[in-house]
Amino acid sequence: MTKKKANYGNSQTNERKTIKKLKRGFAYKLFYQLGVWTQNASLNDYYLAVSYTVRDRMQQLFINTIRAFQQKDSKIVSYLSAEFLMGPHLHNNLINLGIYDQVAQAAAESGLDLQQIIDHEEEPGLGNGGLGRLAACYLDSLASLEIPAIGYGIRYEFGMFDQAFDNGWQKELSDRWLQPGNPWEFKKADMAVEVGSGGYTEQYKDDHGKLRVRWVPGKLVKGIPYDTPILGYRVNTVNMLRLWSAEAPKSFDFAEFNVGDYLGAVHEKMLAETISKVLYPNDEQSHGKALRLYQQYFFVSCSMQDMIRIHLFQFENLDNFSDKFAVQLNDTHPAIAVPEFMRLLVDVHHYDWDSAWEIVTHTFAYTNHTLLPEALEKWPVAMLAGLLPRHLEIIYEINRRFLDLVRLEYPGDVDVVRRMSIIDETGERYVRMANLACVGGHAINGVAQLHTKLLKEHTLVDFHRLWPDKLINITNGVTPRRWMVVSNPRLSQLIRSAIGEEWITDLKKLQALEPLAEDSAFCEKWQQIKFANKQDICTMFACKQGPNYNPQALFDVQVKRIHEYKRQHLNLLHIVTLYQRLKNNPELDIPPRLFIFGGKAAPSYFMAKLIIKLINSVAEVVNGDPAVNKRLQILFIPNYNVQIGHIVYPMADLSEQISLAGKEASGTGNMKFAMNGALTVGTLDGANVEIREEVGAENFFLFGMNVGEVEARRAAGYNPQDIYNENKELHAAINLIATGHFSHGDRELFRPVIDSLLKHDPFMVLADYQAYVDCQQQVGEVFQDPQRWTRMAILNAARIGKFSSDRSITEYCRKIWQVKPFPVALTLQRVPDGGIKFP
Ligand code: NTF
Repeated sequence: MTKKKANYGNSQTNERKTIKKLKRGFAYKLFYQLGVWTQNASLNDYYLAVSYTVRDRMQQLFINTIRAFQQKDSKIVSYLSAEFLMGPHLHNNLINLGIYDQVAQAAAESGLDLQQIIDHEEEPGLGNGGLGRLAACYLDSLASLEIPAIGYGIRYEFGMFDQAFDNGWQKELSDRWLQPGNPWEFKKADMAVEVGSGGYTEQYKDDHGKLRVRWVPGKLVKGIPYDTPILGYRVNTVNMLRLWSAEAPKSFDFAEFNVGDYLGAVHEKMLAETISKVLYPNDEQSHGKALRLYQQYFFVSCSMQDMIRIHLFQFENLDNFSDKFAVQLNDTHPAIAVPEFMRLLVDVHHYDWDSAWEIVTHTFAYTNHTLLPEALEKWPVAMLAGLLPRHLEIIYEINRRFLDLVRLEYPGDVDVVRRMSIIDETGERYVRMANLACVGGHAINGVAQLHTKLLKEHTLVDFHRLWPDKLINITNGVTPRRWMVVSNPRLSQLIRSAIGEEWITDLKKLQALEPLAEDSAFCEKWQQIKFANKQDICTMFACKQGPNYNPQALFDVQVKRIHEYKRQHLNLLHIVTLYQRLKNNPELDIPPRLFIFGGKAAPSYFMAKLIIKLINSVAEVVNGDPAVNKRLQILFIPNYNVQIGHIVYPMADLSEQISLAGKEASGTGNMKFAMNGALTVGTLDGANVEIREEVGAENFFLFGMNVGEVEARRAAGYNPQDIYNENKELHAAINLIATGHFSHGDRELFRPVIDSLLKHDPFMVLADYQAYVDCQQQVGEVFQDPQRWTRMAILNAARIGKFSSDRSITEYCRKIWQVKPFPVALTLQRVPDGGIKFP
């Protein structure tokens, strides 16, 4: 008892010291680094001052980790990804460092509100959706599991556009995330590398008289790395996100400048900088733009050169490169790394082809993230020939050797050769990036069991037949640090007080909550927390038309990119159905619902944008109709991003995961909802299948066709018109939209949606409509029994452990990367008081 007290006393003095130091840190940063004083400091200045102070506390660990990487026996994971959707850093770093409370206290004592400062951060939205966010969760888990890792990507000056609504239509505004200043990155100008484009290839004799090939690029740009420290949760490991920014190798052409052509002189600089200017805002769709291809090549070349440099810093040659680096290709966007690494090995480091190929294939592995054919990247051969002539030659050679192997395996089968070829020769010639990625690495993985099964049976069936052990499954996961601890402090606190906090790094430990599902006091607290979270959002988005949002309502949420395959319009048809039922029968006994939507549409995706307009139009009518608006409300939260995710997942009652079976590779929002105690209404698609297995069929609202039924239905000749004719409620719902009820009488506005549903219905919305509506009926009934609902919600959270990204990363380490944790010892290298002696 005495000892405990003494300790407590000690830590209290330490705590005071820390707070004092933090306060001094804020003031110093404000004064010396930002050059302002309190009287004229803006909120942004305070945000920067606090962030720099926190960053300083990571610096020791960051430098320490880099030193550990440089030890010969550590193996580094390089995660190559065109997108990293990191979300705001400050709050996450405070949690992972374990100094949230102290910083909040220091802020308060300095007259600042930490929450306000946290909310001020402009998030780096350098990704479209699932794929980019997955990369961010994986970086968190890699660091938390003490796996040495570098995330390599592009430092887009403009990330994902900001979404606003203009008369219900999506409007895209440019994202200026860098404008307020980014306190989390370090520019490493002296680590720049050069990247070529265009030009030609030539043969030459080297010093030993050996005939070689080299690429003589027509242009060069410089890649400048910007490093962001990625902190693990309460460990000494601080990994690194290294994003490349493009610059002209020289900023002025003096010859042109001297003759007075100022614009000409800066032209080259502008062109170079275009490369990392903007993120392509399309998910699940490949557009074949040359700039996009060059973005991919640019960051991949920078990254491979960087790894080679790191490697040669410790070793004499690249023979053992694949023992030092495991390089993961996040989808095919970085697949051009395969010929680039071959070029660097053969042309630059003078390896013979076979040895080089050995190194390359032992280094790379490829993750597939989609089943949609339109998302499979292919680049016109002619485009590659112009931009990357040497790479095209290398791709041809890879293909020639690969097809020899295929022919040997399947003598006389010309069809299989045609299908597996890296070059698509069915019309205009294309390079198929998925085939290149499959051939160029030692492992391929899907991102959920069902997805992997479908890859094996359809998309990659030939590759699976040729190499039965190469294609494996690693189900996606999300980080509980960000998606519970940071975003849902109330729930995290309740769980902590009930079962301790081991679950934060070992999510299976949430199982200890199971018995508490029967504990009425715990259930009541659970309900209060959900209610408080719901109240927060009601205050935040107070309704303009109609009554305020009702926190007692069932919060029915669909947040994700707007895409026909994700079927936001199926959700909408259910809403219109309820609207009609209520209009026809005001006494109807259904619980009040607030339907919440969030998500962006690709700017060029007309149908998705029209669906946004339709949701907003239905919202206008429903929210403004006093006959229904106490029981039915719709909120479309604009500009859905990570930050908004933080408030959405904790307040949801119901998670909509309603894609057509066989279309969603995994989904990760489904996991975040369930972790926060929302129940899922979903199809047997993506990771829903596994979530249902884990939480129990009785705690999951399943509806709709499975993959087999979808196939059978289509094979039998699917005709949506028949369903429309036979189903009265559906008929009425569609007609209400078609006759202009939600469009001020305009019958043309939503015709493309209606026509698509009635004529083709590519994602079988009508076929699943009745099952969905019936299932939603059941959802409503269960919600009217709060005890039952809460029990199910607690069991969802208790059994969600599998979907921690820590589990996914552990599997990648074991099955693909062959890396082990490399704990970093804390050898404090203080900046010496007497200054530094430079070597
Ligand atoms: C997405 N793919 C899938 O659509 C999601 O189902 C999956 O959860 C995430 O990847 C992460 O694996 C893409 O974003 C892309 F770009 F590949 F289409």
